Amino acid sequence: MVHFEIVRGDITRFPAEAIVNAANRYLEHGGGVAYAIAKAAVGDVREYIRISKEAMQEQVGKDYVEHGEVVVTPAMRLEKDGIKYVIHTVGPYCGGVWDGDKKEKLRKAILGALRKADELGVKTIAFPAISAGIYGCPLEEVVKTFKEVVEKFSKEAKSVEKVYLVLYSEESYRKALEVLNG
Ligand code: AR6
Repeated sequence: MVHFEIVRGDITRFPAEAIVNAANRYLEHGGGVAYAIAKAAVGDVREYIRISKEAMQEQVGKDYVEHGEVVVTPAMRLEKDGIKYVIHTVGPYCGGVWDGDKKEKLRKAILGALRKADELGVKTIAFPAISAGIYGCPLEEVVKTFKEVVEKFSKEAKSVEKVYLVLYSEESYRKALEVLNG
């Protein structure tokens, strides 16, 4: 059984073997958690974007990714906290609107990262609340979707044992806990 836990913190310093980035389809890490990861991993955000795009060409053979497709970059400076990989995945843009299509895209984004972590032989993986920031999806729905996808993934997981959903603010952390427990 895969253990799912909601924690409060900064994902760039969270000691999981893999952390996930809430990226856009071109891996242009311009803001939000993507910018924070780029800053923490390399310092120079443009250099991190270059590394990510090169990895995207090598791993998916395109200059963009679809929901469910993921790209892995090494953790670089994040290795000091035990992080080995950054898995870039792309959630849906909601702009406040939530429907079945958004949910399916988010499911794919989460599952793609979980499967990649399993393939990499990772035991612990930490996610930010994908799409719940700049992309404007309701946090409650994002948390519900995480819970469901991790449950489903539990049945196929080989190496992944723990999945953390890392919330940045106290308010979002409390809200997420309510969804999980309520
Ligand atoms: N640790 C954990 N969570 C964080 C951190 C952090 N250091 N920083 C922010 N968050 P967002 P999205 C939370 O906007 O909605 C970027 O420009 C944040 O509070 O980062 O998927 C990409 O390049 C929110 O709850 O991702 C894309 O263009 C959550 O992380 C676009 O934003 C996700 O917020 C993706 O938008």
